[in-house]
Amino acid sequence: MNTRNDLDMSHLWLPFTANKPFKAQPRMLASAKGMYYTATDGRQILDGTSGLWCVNAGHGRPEIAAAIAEQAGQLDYAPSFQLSHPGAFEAATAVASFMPEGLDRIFFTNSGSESVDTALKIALAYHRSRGEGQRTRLIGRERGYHGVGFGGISVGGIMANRKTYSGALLPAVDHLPHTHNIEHNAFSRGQPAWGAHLADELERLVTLHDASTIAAVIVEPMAGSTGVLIPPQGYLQRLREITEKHGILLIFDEVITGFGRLGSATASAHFGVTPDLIALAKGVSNAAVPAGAVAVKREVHDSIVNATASGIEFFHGYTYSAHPLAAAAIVATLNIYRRDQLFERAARLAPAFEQAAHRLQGAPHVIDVRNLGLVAGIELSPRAGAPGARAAEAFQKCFDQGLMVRYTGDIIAVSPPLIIEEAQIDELFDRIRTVLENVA
Ligand code: PXG
Ligand code: PLP
Repeated sequence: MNTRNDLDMSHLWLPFTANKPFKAQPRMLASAKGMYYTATDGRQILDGTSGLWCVNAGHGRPEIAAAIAEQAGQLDYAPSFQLSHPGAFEAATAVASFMPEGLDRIFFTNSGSESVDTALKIALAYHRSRGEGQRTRLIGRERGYHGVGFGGISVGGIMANRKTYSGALLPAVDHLPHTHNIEHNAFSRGQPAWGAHLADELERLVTLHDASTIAAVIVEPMAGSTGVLIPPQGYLQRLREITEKHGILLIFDEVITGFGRLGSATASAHFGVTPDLIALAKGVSNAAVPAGAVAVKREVHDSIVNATASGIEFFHGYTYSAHPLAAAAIVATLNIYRRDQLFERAARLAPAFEQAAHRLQGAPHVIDVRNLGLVAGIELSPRAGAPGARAAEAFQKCFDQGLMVRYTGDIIAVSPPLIIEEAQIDELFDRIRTVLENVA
């Protein structure tokens, strides 16, 4: 294999990466198939994270590659404004078929960040279309990750992603408290029992700002990026009740939870809580082509579209909305999910996954294990004076030993492709234990 030691690494600026150490000691992937990556040095690496939470059907699906290739040969690109192509409509119909009842109007984007900003703009446009244009305030949540657009970082709650831009964030934003609490909920299996009352903080914000100024609340039903924060029992139901009572739209950011991660098509279906808008990306195309979407409740869509007598109804869109290659990848991906019943498979594997994850209780440094569907978060005690260093070392050691995990702060996140076998689940958590036994 060509390890390309001659690569010029000076030009590429890597995203969300410590560039200098990376270039000194690169972690490079050459190919992928099923549950495994192959590194440029030829090592097999078990994919414990579905890439970045996105390759839900596993790597190298020939049906998806063939659909993309065929589409590229037939129609490489069609303008997305004032023109379209049949694949765009097929993809929208396919996405809608996986969404909760009523959320069947689909707007395409190219990423989760774009889906979030699109959803926020739809919320503002909806209220304006109903003569409530004064509803402009957006409510996010501490520790929320909603991508990297200015809208997304404004409603997001990760300090490092916000501080550099703090003078340029959206003005009318407030945040709910996050729900993570180790004192009450450490080593919970599935949804923790404590914390539903934290949703009542929304009533406090309504009292502070008045409901007539609030457009939408956006949350990740399960927060992934920020370290796997599982919603307390009853919390999302409570958020839905309060938003409904006050005419506030509820947006679920399902960029990670969409398409099977929790053992259902959506977290909305999993929790039995239906929002007004759902932001999607990642698994929608199995990451084979960049793609995202927003699923919109029909009455929200209709209100905006019917408010304009003639001409463009919603001044928003991307050059690559429903790009033909993305549309082809989406249709092929969703066919695989349905044909192979991958969400049901994830639900079936979830108990074994939970057992295996929680066997890490008692392993060195582990102060919490939490899980839902095919997601687990393993929180380590931080090294004195060096927060994040312990998980960073564990991540590198895992990679060196042929296992890909994610880490944020001192939390290791595991979220394998839904095709994982039970033996691979055991292997995955056993390897993490071995690594933790060798981390200072
Ligand atoms: N919303 C949520 C809930 C996400 O998880 C985005 C929006 C943004 O999507 P794009 O496609 O613009 O990146 C995300 C993305 C990690 C990790 O390891 C998570 C994401 C991206 C990269 C890494 O936790 N989530
Ligand atoms: N910047 C310029 C100068 C453009 O012309 C466009 C699109 O036409 C954009 C940004 C937005 O690009 P996209 O539609 O790919 O998001």
